[in-house]
Amino acid sequence: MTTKKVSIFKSVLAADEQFAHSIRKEMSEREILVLNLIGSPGAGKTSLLEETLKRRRFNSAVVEGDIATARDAERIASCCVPVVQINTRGGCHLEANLVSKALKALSLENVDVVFIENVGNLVCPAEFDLGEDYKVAVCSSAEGADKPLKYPHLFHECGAVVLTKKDLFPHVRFDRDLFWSDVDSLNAKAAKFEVDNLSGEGIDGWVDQVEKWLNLKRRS
Ligand SMILES: Nc1nc2c(ncn2[C@@H]2O[C@H](COP(=O)(O)OP(=O)(O)OP(=O)(O)O)[C@@H](O)[C@H]2O)c(=O)[nH]1
Ligand SMILES: [Mg+2]
Ligand SMILES: [Zn+2]
Repeated sequence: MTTKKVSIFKSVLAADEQFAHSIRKEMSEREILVLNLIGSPGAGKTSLLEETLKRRRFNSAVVEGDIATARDAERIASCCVPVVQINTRGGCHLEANLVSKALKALSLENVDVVFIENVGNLVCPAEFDLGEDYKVAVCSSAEGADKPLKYPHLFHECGAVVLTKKDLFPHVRFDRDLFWSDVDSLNAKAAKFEVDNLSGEGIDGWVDQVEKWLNLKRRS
């Protein structure tokens, strides 16, 4: 019984890897950068996207993942950017087969960057390949400085860490040095940013990074 369950799980995963592979191939041909934003519920993923999109430095499209509601997609749509909402109806992470369907529903003509906002969850979204170029860990000061070492997989896998709610540092007694030294111990190469999504402070540095990745992809 156990063996059967394990082999079914493996074949489902293998089928999903095929979807991830196809997404990566198509997006490479189209020279579209794909970023997979992962973080806890309320970390500030949608707020970071809103601030990023407002700057209009590149043409974007967004795939929103949530268990329920289209609230995040409505927020993104008000930035006048094409968006598709996936509702996982209980599923705690996005899978490539769902993202593949969502991408087909988007018009990708003239799009430079596709942002995928994963389901709010610091754990299993990091395990699933969505065909992205980079995973981006979005973490807020309000969650506490100890999260990188407690949830190492995401921090180990990501191309960038964006620490949001920097305006709250003094109010939540956030230990910045501990946070960043733990991130460094897991992933010294990740690009690192601190932002305040409410005032927009720090957003330009993050947007520069997205543009840098986009240019790298176009040159490769
Ligand atoms: N003070 C402060 N609040 C922020 C910041 N970024 C986001 N918030 C607030 O945090 C709350 C959650 O922000 P969202 O952007 O919806 O978070 P999310 O990660 O998209 O949440 P889920 O999609 O539910 O996982 C909202 O009330 C935001 O206004 C920030 O930099 N500073
Ligand atoms: Mg959100
Ligand atoms: Zn999950």
